[in-house]
Amino acid sequence: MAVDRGRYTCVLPEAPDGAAVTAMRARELGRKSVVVGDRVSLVGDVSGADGALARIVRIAERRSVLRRTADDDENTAEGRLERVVVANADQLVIVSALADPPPRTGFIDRCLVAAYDADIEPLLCLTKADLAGPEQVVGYYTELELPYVLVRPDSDLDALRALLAGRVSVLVGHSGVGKSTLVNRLVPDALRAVGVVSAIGRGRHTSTSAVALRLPRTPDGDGDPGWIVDTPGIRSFGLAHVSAESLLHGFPDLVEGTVDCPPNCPHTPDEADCALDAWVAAGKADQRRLASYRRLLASRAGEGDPREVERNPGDPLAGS
Ligand SMILES: Nc1nc2c(ncn2[C@@H]2O[C@H](COP(=O)(O)OP(=O)(O)OP(=O)(O)O)[C@@H](O)[C@H]2O)c(=O)[nH]1
Ligand SMILES: [Mg+2]
Repeated sequence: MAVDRGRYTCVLPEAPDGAAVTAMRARELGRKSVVVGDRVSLVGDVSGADGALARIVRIAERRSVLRRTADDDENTAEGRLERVVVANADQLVIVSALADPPPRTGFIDRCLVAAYDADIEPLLCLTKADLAGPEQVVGYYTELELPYVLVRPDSDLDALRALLAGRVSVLVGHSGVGKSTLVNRLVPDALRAVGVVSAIGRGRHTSTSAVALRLPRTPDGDGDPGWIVDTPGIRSFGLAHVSAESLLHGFPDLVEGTVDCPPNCPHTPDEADCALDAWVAAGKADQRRLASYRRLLASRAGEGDPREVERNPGDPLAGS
């Protein structure tokens, strides 16, 4: 459920509501890292009593692995620095505020690439719907049929709970978008710290590590309500671990348009025969999505700054 300075908080499947077990890694694990969401084998004192310490001796094969890198370029040290965000997630909940901080479709597009690459289903969660409308963001994803939910402080969360039921969902998003606020509403005894967003405070990260929490049963709900993983806010979602070909999987609205491309088409703007320009010109996909895809291609090739918002003054939503 959580990792903190070499101590791992675990929950036993046979005692789901029992005390959490604290464990450390056994030496035989070697350099394999244990991350939130991992299913592990424990030996030693698994009583969960005060001061009891168990050992993790085995990590089960992972159903999915959500990764990100510090940078997009696999040729830099940062690009090779790969972090596993969470293991065994079924759903990636991309949390974006509609205002304060403003939504960034470039960032959402990156999360989508990571989700499709890891075979995790994406869900867009638009928070702070009391501050601004969702039209612009939702309009950008029309061709994708991306599922989304709107959250405002007074909204009931039934639709979201239904989408979370029975699976492990991980929340990702910039700092201050309201991930922990949402977790506290979904899991009333979660007691996740919540930050204050101000012009000065923006970018300050309130949550500092990932934590998995079991969602409570609802009075009328039968079956497993699922798990939710709160994560610290991230500045960018580096994609150095995703191949150039796989980047396209994050853009299913463009995939069909590449059928008429010449063999090995790089899909870059300077490729005169790339069929994606005609695809967009024919109204089959949004021009901004193609631009976003090409910014990612350029960034992966080490040509662009992942924080390209300044370079797109015409499209305030485009930053990542
Ligand atoms: N107006 C409004 N404010 C909200 C809403 N949700 C969250 N907030 C506020 O946004 C601020 C940041 O919320 P957090 O939950 O700490 O954000 P976070 O995404 O967990 O941030 P990090 O932990 O830094 O990644 C807090 O002041 C919340 O009260 C919302 O729906 N509407
Ligand atoms: Mg938080």
